[in-house]
Amino acid sequence: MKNSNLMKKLSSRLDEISKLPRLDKNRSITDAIGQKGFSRRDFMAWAGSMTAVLMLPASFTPLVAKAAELSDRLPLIWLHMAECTGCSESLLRSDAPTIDSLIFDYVSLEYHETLMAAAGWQAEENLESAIEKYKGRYILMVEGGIPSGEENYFLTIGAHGTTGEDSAKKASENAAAIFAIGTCSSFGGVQAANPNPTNAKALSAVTNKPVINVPGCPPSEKNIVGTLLHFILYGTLPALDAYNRPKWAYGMRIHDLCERRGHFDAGEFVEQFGDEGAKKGYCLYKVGCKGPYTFNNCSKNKFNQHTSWPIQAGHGCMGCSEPDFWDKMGPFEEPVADRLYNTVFDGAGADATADKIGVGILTATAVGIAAHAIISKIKNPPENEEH
Ligand code: FSX
Ligand code: SF4
Ligand code: F3S
Repeated sequence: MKNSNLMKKLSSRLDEISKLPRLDKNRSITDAIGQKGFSRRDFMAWAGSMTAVLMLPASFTPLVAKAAELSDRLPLIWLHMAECTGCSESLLRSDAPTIDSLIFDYVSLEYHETLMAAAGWQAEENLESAIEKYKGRYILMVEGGIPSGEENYFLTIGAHGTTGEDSAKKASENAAAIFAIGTCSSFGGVQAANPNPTNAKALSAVTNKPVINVPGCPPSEKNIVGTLLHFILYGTLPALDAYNRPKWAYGMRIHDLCERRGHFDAGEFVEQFGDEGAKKGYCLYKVGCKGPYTFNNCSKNKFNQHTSWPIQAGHGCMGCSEPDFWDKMGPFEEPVADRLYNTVFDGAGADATADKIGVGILTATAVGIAAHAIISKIKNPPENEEH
């Protein structure tokens, strides 16, 4: 679609949303942002960065700003299943409130176990009444893997002992859009790792409604907020990859967006943590980086208020936004290209696995990786091998 047509389409969607009443008629999200000390200039700078995150041209910044301002019209229900709450923390736990966290704080008041003031019976009632009151209109975000089937009693919530499975199914029934936030909800995550004693599953495995996956353990706040803004702007499902992840966030590999990529291409590798190569910021492939097998935009968005991300901090990517990464990407500090490991694909190697599931052209990369690894070994024998 041409940019001018897309702009028209998004503008008319926003005009429609602006006709809806605010969730809180006494206060707007714009007031809330102003009260926390953000100027209009700060807000527009933030909107500019979100426009880039959503892969839209800079000329769309005013529309993205308007979408954020209209976020106070759409109710959000956020459910917690089996997880560490890292997804919520990724968004909320900053030293000062960010515009991202303020937006969530604001729109998710309808039901969010970490944020809401209510407890016990009242919390249960709030959830039921939000589902009823906003039937067909609310956005559902679910965090955590879901113990299911005969093992679903491993997760019960509230005084009635409702299972997480029932609660997620029920909330899915009448949602306007459903997002699985984090790897646990997208793919099962840590509790679904072998031997998966609670029979934990992805949200998409317990509901028959369409689910958009926003994985990462945790996902960045930008990918979470971007998901919300994308829905406000478009009102339709984003373009998705083979694992139902939005392409605007998960369309490229960590390896292709990595600041150490020049060192990979030059055959300059960290051989062990703390060595000279580590000090020089060399590529972390030989100490286990799974960036070549992982689709995410971490280097662009970063974490902790945009300060850093795993590879910048000096550890390889663990593949945390990929299905079954706990089982398939380990050991986390060793490479996988030249060895077999235990996978659902009958023990095939990492590259064969990635190739079979067809999410990228990894075979060529794997050959490249092996070649680089060999070249660097010949040219620069690591210190520990000289002795
Ligand atoms: Fe934790 Fe969320 Fe990992 Fe899972 O994040 S950061 S275990 S993806 O569900 O809380
Ligand atoms: Fe970056 Fe890892 Fe690729 Fe090296 S292997 S360039 S550290 S993503
Ligand atoms: Fe996860 Fe790798 Fe990003 S471990 S946070 S996908 S760099």
